[in-house]
Amino acid sequence: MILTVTLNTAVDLTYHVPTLRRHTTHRVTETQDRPGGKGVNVARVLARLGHPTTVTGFAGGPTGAWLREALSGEPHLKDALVPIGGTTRRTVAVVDAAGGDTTQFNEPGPTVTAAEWEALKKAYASLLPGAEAVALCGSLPPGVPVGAYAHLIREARSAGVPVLLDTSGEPLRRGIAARPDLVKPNAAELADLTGTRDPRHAARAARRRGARAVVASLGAEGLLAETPVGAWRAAPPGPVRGNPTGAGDSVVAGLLAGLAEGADWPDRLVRAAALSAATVHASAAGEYDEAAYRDLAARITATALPGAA
Ligand code: TA6
Repeated sequence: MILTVTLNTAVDLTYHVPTLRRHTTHRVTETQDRPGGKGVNVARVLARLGHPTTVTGFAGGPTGAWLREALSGEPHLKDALVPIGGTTRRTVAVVDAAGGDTTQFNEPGPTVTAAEWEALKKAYASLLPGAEAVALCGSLPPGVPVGAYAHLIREARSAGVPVLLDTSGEPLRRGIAARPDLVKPNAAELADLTGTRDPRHAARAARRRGARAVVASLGAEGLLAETPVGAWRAAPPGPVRGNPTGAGDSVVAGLLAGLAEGADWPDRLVRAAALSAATVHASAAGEYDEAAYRDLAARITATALPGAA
């Protein structure tokens, strides 16, 4: 199975409005609630692709109970979430039909106690031996040490399990120093980490800091991969409009699915780019449009980039 870790799970609420404006009461035309948090989205996509996936992280309170109930209906997905005394957060994505863009509001999440963090580490250690890969995704809730991902990466490495990290800021900085197999920053996270805006230079700098491979998600420009065996770019054939919430999580799911199936790097990137664009096509957070995925996977190609690995 593939293991995903979401320390800051969420209930993702999507509001669709005709036009988003400040100082205005909006009439919401459609709402959607979905289990969320980055690793939960990754797991939902992997499970829909048919990959047995286990979800761990924290869940608590009525929103945590709702999230667990919603996940229980997903085939191929196993809930190994650790209960906490606090209440799982909500996030709100407002999709503006006129502007064609999305505005996201993320709560900080519940405070996690030292005992709850210890329980998570214990659960993680018991799940690792059965995992073919692990993904550590999203922000850290208050109370979880900033070096949490670095700790979980070291554990995965000593268990011989490939580990992917998708986070930002100081947890990313410290996580990279623990030498994960792969990191998946977006352009802003990569620039913030390395101090350089050129994505290729920045990806190489991230590798020098400890990441074995880097896949950067560059919005409309698609994906850039810098790996020990080469560098590639893969992008959708044209502009993709819709709700981008969870598009980065689908990149992670595509990369993990490719890894689990023994695909080479160009094939992994094609799957990841196609899943990401198909996620923008789907209106609810963290879901992808199946037909768009199949169509895009047949049309996207990964282009090798010159230069030594
Ligand atoms: O990538 C989208 C998303 O996964 C949403 O589902 C939402 O829960 C959020 O990101 C969480 O991100 P954060 O960085 O706050 O942990």
